[in-house]
Amino acid sequence: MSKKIFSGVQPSGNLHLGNYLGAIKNFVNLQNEKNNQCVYCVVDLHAITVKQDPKELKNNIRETVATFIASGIDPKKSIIFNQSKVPAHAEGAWILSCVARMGWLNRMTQFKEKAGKDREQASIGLYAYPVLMAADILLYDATHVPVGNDQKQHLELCRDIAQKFNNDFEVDNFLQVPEPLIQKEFSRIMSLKDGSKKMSKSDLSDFSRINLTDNK
Ligand code: ATP
Ligand code: LTN
Repeated sequence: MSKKIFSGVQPSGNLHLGNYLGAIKNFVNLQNEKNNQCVYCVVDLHAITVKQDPKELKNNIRETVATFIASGIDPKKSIIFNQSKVPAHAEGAWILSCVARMGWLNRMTQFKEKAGKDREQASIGLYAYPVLMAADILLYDATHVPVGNDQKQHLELCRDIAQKFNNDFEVDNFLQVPEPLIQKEFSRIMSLKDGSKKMSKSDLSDFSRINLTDNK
């Protein structure tokens, strides 16, 4: 069966071994399976849910694409694009935000971790982040979404939103309900500084991770 693959990576700099083993390596394998249609998106609208320097962000978008290509994603076989260049992502997110429930978003552990203690000061974008992610996926009728374990809950939310939309508007299968593809072996590579946390781009310390640009 041919699969429609969609995934996104934030251009927040410092792509690391966790991103490669948990996600990008799988992007390449899926691209090389017969009949798959793969779309890989650099999700800059997601990146601006936390403060970004505009110049640095522009540079990080290019670096993320360069990392995709260096890792084996072939632009002749897969579509690589920048999320903010397609206004339908933001438009779709608004429509889906009228379907998603506050109670569902209140359970998202990534928001709780990123917002920290002072939730009142967190941006609405950070809170609504998983709805934009759902729009990314549902716009392309993706059947399968390769991600690391940390994104499992967001994908379950995406499935709930798609099912609720189809039920509410009585349109069976109008939105394709996607399946997560999570690697068994490398679904959660841990931080080198704190073994209880995942390796992350946004950790302030470079000693917490192996960056893909590190020398031998
Ligand atoms: P940030 O720290 O800015 O949230 P991140 O390091 O989590 O960034 P993302 O761009 O959010 O990176 O993730 C890109 C892909 O890499 C996602 O599919 C995510 O699940 C996966 N991923 C991220 N960190 C890890 C990790 N430590 N182990 C396995 N997969 C990971
Ligand atoms: N939320 C994801 C990045 C992301 C994504 C997507 C992944 C945005 N849109 C669509 C898969 C499908 C993250 O932080 N890793």
